[in-house]
Amino acid sequence: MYKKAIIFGITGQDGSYLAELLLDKGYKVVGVTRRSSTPNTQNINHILQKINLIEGDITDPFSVNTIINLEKPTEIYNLAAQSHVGTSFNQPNYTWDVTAGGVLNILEALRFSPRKDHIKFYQASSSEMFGKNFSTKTKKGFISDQYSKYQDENTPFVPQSPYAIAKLAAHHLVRNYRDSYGIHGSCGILFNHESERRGEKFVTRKITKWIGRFSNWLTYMCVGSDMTTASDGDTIHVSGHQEFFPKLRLGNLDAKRDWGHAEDYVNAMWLMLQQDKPDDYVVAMGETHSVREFLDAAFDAVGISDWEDFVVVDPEFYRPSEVDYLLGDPQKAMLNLGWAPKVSFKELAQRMVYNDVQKARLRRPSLQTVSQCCSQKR
Ligand code: NAP
Ligand code: G4F
Repeated sequence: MYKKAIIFGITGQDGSYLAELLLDKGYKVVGVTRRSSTPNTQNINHILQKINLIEGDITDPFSVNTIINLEKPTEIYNLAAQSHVGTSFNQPNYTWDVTAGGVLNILEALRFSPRKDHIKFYQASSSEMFGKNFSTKTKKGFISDQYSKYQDENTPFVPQSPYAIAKLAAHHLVRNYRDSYGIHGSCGILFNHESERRGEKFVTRKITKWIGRFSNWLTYMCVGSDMTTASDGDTIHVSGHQEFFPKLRLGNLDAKRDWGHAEDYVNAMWLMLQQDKPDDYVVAMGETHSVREFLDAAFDAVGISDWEDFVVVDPEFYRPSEVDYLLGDPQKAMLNLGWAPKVSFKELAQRMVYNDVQKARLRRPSLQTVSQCCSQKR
């Protein structure tokens, strides 16, 4: 059977994993990329020979329309967005144009496409749309007894950022075009998912990238010496040496997120478009962890248990309005789609740290592992 997918946002974290998944399933994959003054294909360089890249931008209706009409896809995945919540407070108009307006452009192109009835559409909605809201557990269900609050498809949305508001507008647009014009549009309300390809400004990757570089530096400093590390205000020193390492600067460590691995989550996107009827689904792990707990898991991966001295809490990284607690109930996706995640929270943190340690080593070779070094010297 002819299967051809267009991925808007193919250069991002999810787009790259989704492209791999679809290629494995025998799809022809068309990826839409923005013109960029510097290369931005690092996530898809390994599959460039197998996919077809087209230059385009979802804020440009002409571009969106032309691509959809010329390519004749059977499925369209919209993963393109200004996806950083913190950035959306400083660039609200831009975020609106891409994250909400771009979706309208795709929906309008679909509405007037002669092939409308032969195209299934996936929209990347977000758990950020719940904002500060949650449902309270009243009966035994999928979520562990340790949690009394959760979000699912019935929890009302109370978005807390320009990003979340743009995502919610897009979410409602998909529902409206489904009801009004019969478009096969499904929204995945995805909770946070991370990976080795996660953008470096998101908190998990910011942490693991720092650990990679720090562990490399620490190992290098410890080789051939028997010194201890000491830390002051903003930097970390090894006594007897001039060199120092800047501490990791973060914002709110108490925010809680339901974190999974992106590879698992793109599978849920695909499953949604294999259904006869379009619908919206929460995709989550069903457990929540604070940023502090992610720090525990990530530092643990390099054998460091006492990380407090290495981290500075900096108001610069606080948001004007925070989402304190996200915990998704993925029961509907598990029962209706047969979806199940494979990568645990701990494995996620480990995989990300090992990847960033490896990357840092390529920058400056070292002989010992950090855990060896730290257990000897700290
Ligand atoms: P990401 O890494 O930031 O990728 C975003 C993609 O959108 C990139 O390929 C980017 O291209 C592209 N893009 C941005 N503006 C565009 C425009 N005007 N026209 C065309 N493409 C544009 O995001 P992600 O983590 O993969 O997430 C994928 C989607 O899921 C996003 O919509 C995000 O908001 C949503 N989401 C993510 C999560 C999560 O935890 N990761 C959770 C819920 C929902 P460049 O490479 O050129 O920048
Ligand atoms: O990693 P984050 O920036 O992700 P956030 O805001 O939860 O958004 C991500 O997940 C959403 C799904 O829920 C997506 F829709 C969205 O596109 C994106 O992928 O921040 C996570 C938490 C926040 O509470 C933030 O305040 O970490 C806190 N945090 C603490 N220090 C920090 C930092 N976040 C960032 N980015 N940088 C910090 O230094």
